Amino acid sequence: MGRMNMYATATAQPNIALIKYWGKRDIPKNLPAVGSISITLNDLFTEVCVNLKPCLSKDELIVNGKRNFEMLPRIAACIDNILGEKRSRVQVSSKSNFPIAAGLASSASVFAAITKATTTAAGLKYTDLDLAKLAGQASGSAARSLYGGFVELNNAKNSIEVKSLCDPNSWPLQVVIAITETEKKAISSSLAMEISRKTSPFYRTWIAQQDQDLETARIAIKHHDFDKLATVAEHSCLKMHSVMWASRPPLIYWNSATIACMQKVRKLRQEGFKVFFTIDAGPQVKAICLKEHAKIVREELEKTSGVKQVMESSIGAAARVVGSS
Ligand code: 2P0
Repeated sequence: MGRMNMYATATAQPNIALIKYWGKRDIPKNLPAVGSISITLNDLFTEVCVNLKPCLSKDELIVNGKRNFEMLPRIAACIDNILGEKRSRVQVSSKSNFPIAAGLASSASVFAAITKATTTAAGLKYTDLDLAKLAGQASGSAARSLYGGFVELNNAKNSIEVKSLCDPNSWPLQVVIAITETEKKAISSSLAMEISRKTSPFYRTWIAQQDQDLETARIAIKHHDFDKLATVAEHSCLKMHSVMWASRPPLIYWNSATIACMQKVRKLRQEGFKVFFTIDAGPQVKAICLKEHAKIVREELEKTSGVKQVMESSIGAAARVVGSS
């Protein structure tokens, strides 16, 4: 252990899976049932400050300037897992420049940043993979935000492996995000994954086909083959949602604007624009496109009925520490 800091601040960006993670093989260790491939964003971010305060009698959490009690148990458990249960109490403050818990992968950026800030504040020297494993125990997708660019997460024995496939500058795609709802989602991803595992008739097929989709995406990324990536990413997204729709109770995160945005993206692609969509456990649509086509994609999504806001991001770098003392 190195020198213990008073505090550390870290930022992390959410990541968007192109080959989706859905389902767990071990709930206590939060190990995913399948590998996944994502892109780390650049322009959406969460900044977390973790302040070790032995004088406090209870942990404190402030989210976007307001005391938050709802998320505190999960955040405290993540810090317990890193520092042990006999740790000092902490004051954690977090701010994000995008809606949280609405299917924009906020848990990924939050837990990646908390892991980075907590280990730095405590003077722990960990590798990126160690940090990814810790973040992944709190939220599966968070492991991927410890890396930049195109990132692959694979299952390993009792653990995970994570690596960057391609750095953010070598294939600079743009992500245009249509926000169709800013309310918090009704069913968390963790619960929904378990409902799918236990009840969806398509769950086994989903698991069985994942390696093939990962391999196709890996080749597409290696050769910067946009059309190949578009086809496999939309397939992975729609297959994951098919698993959800066939669950009991059905898990339907879409609204009418979600479908209108999907159709808009498909129409643009038919017209020759290089763009494809992906949708996570929420109603937002992420359109991934060549940088030179982002303007038209943005204009078309802004015009789509039911779209409340459009955000844009390039592909970005790994989580990082921005201050400590
Ligand atoms: C993904 N999602 O690969 C998939 C696609 C949502 C749909 O990872 O239970 O918040 O905390 O491990 O990471 C969202 O799930 O789930 C997610 P937990 P997480 O991005």
